[in-house]
Amino acid sequence: MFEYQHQFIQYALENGVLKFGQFKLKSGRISPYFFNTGLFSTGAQLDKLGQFYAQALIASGLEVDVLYGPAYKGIPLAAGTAIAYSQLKADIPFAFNRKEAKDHGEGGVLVGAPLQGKVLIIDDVITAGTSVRESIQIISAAGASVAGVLIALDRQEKGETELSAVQEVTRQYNIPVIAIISLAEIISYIQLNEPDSEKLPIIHAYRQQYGI
Ligand code: OMP
Repeated sequence: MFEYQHQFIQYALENGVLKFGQFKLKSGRISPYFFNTGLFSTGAQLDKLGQFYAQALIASGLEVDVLYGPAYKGIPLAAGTAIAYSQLKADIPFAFNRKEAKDHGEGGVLVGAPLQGKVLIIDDVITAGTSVRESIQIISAAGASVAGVLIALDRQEKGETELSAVQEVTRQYNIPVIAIISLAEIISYIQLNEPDSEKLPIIHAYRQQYGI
C-alpha cells in the first residue's frame, strides 16, 4: 500500500466518509461498509480530496488531455482534481455534462473544455459500473477517446459475471480503471491498525459472497 492510500483511508475515516455498519447498496446488496464521497463538503476537504485523486493519477503514469466529471457527483471531483493536478504536474482542461440538455444560450449537454484527445472519466465509487458506461458513450459521441477512469474506491465486487464491474469495464473498453483505494487496501488498513477488530470477519464474509 502506498503512503497516500494509507493517508486517504485515514482521512476518509476521520471525516465519516468511510463507515462500517449495515448499508443497502444501489445493487440491493447489504454491505458492512459504505464510502460516501459526498461528505467531503468543505473547501479544504475538496482541496485535499483533489490532491489524492491527482496523486493516484500521477502514480498510474497515465497521460491524459482532458478530465471529465459525470453529473452530478463527478463534477466537483473533476474540478478538484484539475486544480490539484495543475499544482502537482500540469494545467489540464476539464469538462462535465448536464443531466438535461439546455436548448438556449450555449445549449447542449457538455460544459467546460471541449472533449478532445484522451479523456479521463473521474467518478466516486464503482459497484456495477452503470454510470461509467453512460460517460463512455458521451465521450465517444463527442469524437474523443476514453483514456481511462479514475475513482476513489473500487469495491472489487462481482458484476453480472464472475468479474468485477471494474474488470468488465477494463476488458470491454480496453481502458485502465485507476482507484485511489480498493477494498483490499481497506482490509489491509484494518489489519494493520486494529488486528483484533470484529469488523474483519464480517468484511471477509461479505467479500467471500460478493467479492472477486
Ligand atoms: P454503479 O454506478 O452501479 O457502479 O454504482 C456506484 C454508485 O453507488 C456510486 O456512484 C454511489 O452512488 C453508490 N455507492 C457509494 O457511493 N458508495 C459505496 O460504498 C457503495 C455504493 C453503492 O450503492 O454501490
